[in-house]
Amino acid sequence: MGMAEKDEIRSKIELEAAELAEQIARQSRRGVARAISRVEDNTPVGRELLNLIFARTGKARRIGITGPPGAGKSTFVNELIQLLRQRGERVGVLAVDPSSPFSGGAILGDRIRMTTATGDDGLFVRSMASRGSLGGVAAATYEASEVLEAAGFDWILIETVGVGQSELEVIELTDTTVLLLVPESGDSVQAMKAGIMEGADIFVVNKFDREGGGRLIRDIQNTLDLCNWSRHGGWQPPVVPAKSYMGEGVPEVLAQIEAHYEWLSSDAERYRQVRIKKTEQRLRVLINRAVLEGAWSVANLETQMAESIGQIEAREISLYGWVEQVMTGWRYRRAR
Ligand SMILES: Nc1nc2c(ncn2[C@@H]2O[C@H](COP(=O)(O)OP(=O)(O)OP(=O)(O)O)[C@@H](O)[C@H]2O)c(=O)[nH]1
Ligand SMILES: [Mg+2]
Repeated sequence: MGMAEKDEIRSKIELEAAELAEQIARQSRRGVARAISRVEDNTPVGRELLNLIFARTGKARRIGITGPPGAGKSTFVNELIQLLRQRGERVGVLAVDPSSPFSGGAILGDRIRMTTATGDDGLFVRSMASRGSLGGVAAATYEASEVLEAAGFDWILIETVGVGQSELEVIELTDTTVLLLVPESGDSVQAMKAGIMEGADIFVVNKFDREGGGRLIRDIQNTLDLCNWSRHGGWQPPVVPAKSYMGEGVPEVLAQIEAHYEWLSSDAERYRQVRIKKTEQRLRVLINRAVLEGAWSVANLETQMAESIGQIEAREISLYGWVEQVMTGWRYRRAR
């Protein structure tokens, strides 16, 4: 490819990114939707756009809502949306679908259940699938949240199903994490991953209309008593009962979300440290992605693999030796 051609592609990318940034600044819904697609697919336009809007990010409140499948997360989020919208605040929602290689697709439920308030310019709801993208669900989700932030959304609610690794990653990207549990999950509290228990800032015992809610509160409390809260700088996660489908308990949870923010920001130095830690975590994710992409594309690994697979199959060279050889070549080329 010639220089002139490269320049032309480059300026096309910059032009489209600038157009999208302008649409985002105007709070155009279509612009926001298109921008999120670009960053979700990790396209050059998407990456350029993230550069352009970065200066306008850093102010929104990110709230993670996680919990087992069917715990009532979307129902809860819907209620929370209403409360925030009543206060005139703009709300962006990202529902992360756990599209695993096993299920092969997104869970459509969120898309159907969370479309009640279309036509409201202060609300934007988007479902996101991981699609096995490099950098994982969390990277794309965070980048989408930056688009929403640049479009002037004050709150970003991120719903993730509490299975696997993705919700742990998302916890690290939000300011406050709300973990929804239900009486049915009572027996499993002890067995729950410590990471989730210690990562949550607020516990909600949802479906409190069902039997076993009181016992679940005690179970959570007992488990929390065993956690080392000094690590968290002293915040004691509250356990709030709720009947999300009736809206009950949701205002109390919002009050706790506010209390958590007050607590976070009450100590300027600690708040700075918390933010630095999150930024470092973001950088790690981005570096990992860049390194992976670098290895696969710069070193043409797919092509190299195709060329060598016959030799490896014929046992002329070992798998291990081949990988070492290829990676050494890649490092050498990058070091020059
Ligand atoms: N009894 C009872 N049912 C509830 C409550 N909150 C939500 N539900 C119901 O629980 C079911 C699942 O609710 P969702 O909000 O879709 O749950 P979710 O956690 O978002 O589900 P996934 O996203 O599929 O993991 C729905 O039928 C809700 O109506 C509650 O407080 N009590
Ligand atoms: Mg849901």
